[in-house]
Amino acid sequence: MELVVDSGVSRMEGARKNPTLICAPIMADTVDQMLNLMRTAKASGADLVEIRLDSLKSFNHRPDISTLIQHCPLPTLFTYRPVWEGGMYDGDETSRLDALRLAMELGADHIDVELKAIHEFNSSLNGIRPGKCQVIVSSHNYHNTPSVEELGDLVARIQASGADIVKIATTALDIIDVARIFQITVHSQVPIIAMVMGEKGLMSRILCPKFGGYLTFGTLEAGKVSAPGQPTIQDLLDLYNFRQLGPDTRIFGIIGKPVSHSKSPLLYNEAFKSVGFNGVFVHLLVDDIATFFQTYSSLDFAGFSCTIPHKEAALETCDEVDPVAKSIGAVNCIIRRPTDGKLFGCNTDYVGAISAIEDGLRGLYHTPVGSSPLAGKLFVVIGAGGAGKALAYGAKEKGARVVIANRTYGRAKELADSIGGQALSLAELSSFHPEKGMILANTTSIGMQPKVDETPVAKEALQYYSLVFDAVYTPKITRLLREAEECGLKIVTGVEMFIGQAYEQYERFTGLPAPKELFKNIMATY
Ligand code: NAP
Ligand code: DHK
Repeated sequence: MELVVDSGVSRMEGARKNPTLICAPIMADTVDQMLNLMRTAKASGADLVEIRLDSLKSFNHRPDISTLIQHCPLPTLFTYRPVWEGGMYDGDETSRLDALRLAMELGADHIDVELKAIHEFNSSLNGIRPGKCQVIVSSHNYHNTPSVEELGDLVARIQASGADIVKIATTALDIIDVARIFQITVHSQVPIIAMVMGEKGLMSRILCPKFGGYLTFGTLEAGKVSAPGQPTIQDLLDLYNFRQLGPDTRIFGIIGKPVSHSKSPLLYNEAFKSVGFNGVFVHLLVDDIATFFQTYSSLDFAGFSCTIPHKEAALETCDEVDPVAKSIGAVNCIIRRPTDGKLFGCNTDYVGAISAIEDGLRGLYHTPVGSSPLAGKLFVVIGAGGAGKALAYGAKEKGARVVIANRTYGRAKELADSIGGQALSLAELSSFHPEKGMILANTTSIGMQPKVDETPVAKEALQYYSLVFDAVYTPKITRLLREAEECGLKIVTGVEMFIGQAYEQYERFTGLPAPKELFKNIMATY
């Protein structure tokens, strides 16, 4: 266990399993503000800082660079990014390169020079390379991610320019673009920094230790990025266990669109860390699930949760599907079999939700041992997507009479017919009350962040129900659940479903028993 102490703040770090560095971008109007941010970066666990000279409002080369170098508590990387390469500097080019050369002379550990400027920069050195400084030669593409051939050619051109370290940053139009950056990283013969910018490129920033990246950028605060898609240092260290990642780390993730709201990475990465399981679980913003699996077909990509809008398509993508998931028509858990690399799909949503609802009902009604409190109840499902199918199937299995209400009536009818239930349009829902003591289960994304003021049914209609469940778990208490509580009803949250559906997934991912109490404790703080 390594104790990293500075300015009275310390981070306890376990032994590192990879040499990949975490670099904190430092952007500020003044040198004094930069010095404060450097100290924060050190305390946060960064390995070095990137000093973005182009962010300074005013800048006197020699005194300011000297001050920054002398007072920085971490190794330095000086960048003076011009507007034509995505930065903020739009002044004289010779002056810009003079500043970078001065940084070298004054003891900078690294400088970043754009490929487009490296030949002019090299000429200005007159063959003299001062000090220990490593020259990073960089190329940024804010439009797309080129082919592997083009990327390979770019690496060669950067290498030929005399770079000590190659840096390539591209832009993800689709998550499959990241695979090409992984490919050039793992095959690079020289130190390389390679990432894909944007939310779809997130895993390139987290998994670079697995593929041999020299460094990744981590911000001091969420959203205060120097390029699109950068995670925070805290997330890299505490959520993704960055220091523990290595070439043999297995990759897991939540496939969805949107997906950033998902708490699955929080749950599984904490559990992996608690037992020393060599895996990492990441957010995967996926446009097309079939294309995703065709691209990431190696055994390293070991297991996936699946959410909106891919659960039904996941069924078609898997090589083999559990019979219950086939009956439901939705898959939310996908495992790549180590023996043959085939994809196996199953559904853990229905067990997670139904068991949580049964527990809630047992608090309301006496239930004979061995029977379900759902038996005979009128169970109204709002939604006919992956979650809706899971709950409809599960409630039917437990002997409930099931009604499906959905925005698209045809999907409601199709699901209702498949389980011998009744179909309603969403508009009919508020006036549907054939009896009291019904159970309501929302499985639409209505009320999910950021549209937290929405609800799928009028508060007045809730008086006919005894229990209300909401699959949406971000936020934990949705407007629907809040209004149900105000009506004195029993509520069951989507967090309880989320925890329940994760048990079987974790066991399938790791082969280990689910840490149920840990899962509950993690989500209790949420
Ligand atoms: P899905 O397959 O895409 O289904 C979405 C359902 O919501 C469809 O029935 C759709 O109706 C309906 N819908 C979406 N937007 C709507 C709107 N604005 N107005 C009316 N209906 C709307 O998604 P899913 O996988 O079933 O997930 C649905 C929700 O449940 C998500 O919020 C997800 O996060 C949550 N969930 C939570 C857990 C958990 O562990 N707590 C597990 C599973 C799902 P149409 O048929 O008309 O499009
Ligand atoms: C939500 C669901 O839809 C579950 O079925 C997935 C996912 C987990 C989430 O991480 O938000 O298994």
